[in-house]
Amino acid sequence: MLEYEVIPGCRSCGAAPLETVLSMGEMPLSDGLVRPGGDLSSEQMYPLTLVRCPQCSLVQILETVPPETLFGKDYPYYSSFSDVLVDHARRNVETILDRYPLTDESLVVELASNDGYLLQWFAKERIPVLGIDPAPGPARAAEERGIPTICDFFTPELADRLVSEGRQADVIVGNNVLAHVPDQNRFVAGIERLLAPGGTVVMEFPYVRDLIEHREFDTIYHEHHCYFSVTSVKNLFARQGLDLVRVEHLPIHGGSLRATFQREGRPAPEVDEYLRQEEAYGLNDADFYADFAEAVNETRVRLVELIDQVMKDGSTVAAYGAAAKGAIMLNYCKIGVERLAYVVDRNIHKQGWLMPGVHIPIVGPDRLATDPPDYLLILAWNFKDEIMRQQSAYSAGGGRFVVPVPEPVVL
Ligand code: DWN
Repeated sequence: MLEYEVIPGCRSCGAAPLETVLSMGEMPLSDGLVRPGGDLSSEQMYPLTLVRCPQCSLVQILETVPPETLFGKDYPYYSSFSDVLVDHARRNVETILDRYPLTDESLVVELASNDGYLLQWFAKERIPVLGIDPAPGPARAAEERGIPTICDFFTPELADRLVSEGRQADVIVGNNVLAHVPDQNRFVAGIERLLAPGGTVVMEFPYVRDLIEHREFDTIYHEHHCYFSVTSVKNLFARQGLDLVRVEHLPIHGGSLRATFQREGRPAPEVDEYLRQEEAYGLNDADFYADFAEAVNETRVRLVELIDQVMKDGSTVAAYGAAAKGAIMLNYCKIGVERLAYVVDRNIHKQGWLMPGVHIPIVGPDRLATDPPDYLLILAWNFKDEIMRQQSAYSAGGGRFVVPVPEPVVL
């Protein structure tokens, strides 16, 4: 019996039926690393279908895998292994501190606080913080760096408990968490309950426009239930009395939005500009998504052709970044151990495990010195500059990088 559900209607407004954008077939859990030597045949695969709501424009997936399955005890993602991400978080905190007066009487709560990679920057300014994250490993790492963390899923009930303890949040931060919750309205209702009077909510999430325009199909996976536009996220938060007051378009993670919400806030001019642009570009219409499946298939075919061509010439290929998106890239393109010798990752919690679905071994970066491939497929392409900078010795030795999206290119 497969443990997943198919939603009856839109995760935001409930409308049905939803329109199919891309059917990806059966995919493994993108962070479901496989323990070597185990029963590889027992690995669970789940259907993965990207759809859109014609009513409120929210792009989402049809399937819901239980959060306890997605973010269980072995959840391997630690934000602090990406220097660029940690610095991005530092600058995010600097911006919040510039814009909103916080003191040692304030409280900043981060939802999906991971290993404390962001809250540490508030804590350094002696601002009281509280992390909430369901993954035991990252939560423990946060506590070890002095960030108080509740290891649990954020729910309206948890919000009520915190409020009853006098812990309402002056700022609520949520980076790359909004997409991760199956019940959007319940999650945002919890945010509204936790938010102190006059408080501010700052959320970051991948921008659906970048996903479609840059063919970032590998960022579609079961952890990401929703793929937001300014229009769809405004609708979602307005339903809970939270007004969209600022929007910023950021390059992180292949293109993200940073959206700021307040009760009865006064929207900055850019909000209407983004809404106008999205209407003008057709993000709220089916046509904008109509060619995505064909474009993705072209990228898939060209990537496999590129790898097969260099292998035919006697070259060897490996990959860099045991990322969730990497699992989808490899499984969707059916690139396995017959093509890639290994996948490199700095995250020590991933090394020694096998990539989901394709079961390619994950090794540390030192392998690039001892057993360098001729070509290195960068699965964590959103960090390609940082990775290529770090691996300058590999390229100085003649190694070539392959960046898979929007279309495969050799650097
Ligand atoms: O939404 C999510 C995003 C934000 O992070 C989560 N659901 C899961 C995760 O997705 P991802 O694994 O695709 O994210 P990243 O941050 O693109 O993964 C990068 C991977 O590459 C990590 O495993 C760390 C690794 N890495 C590395 O080995 N050396 C990263 C950098 C920058 C490096 O220099």
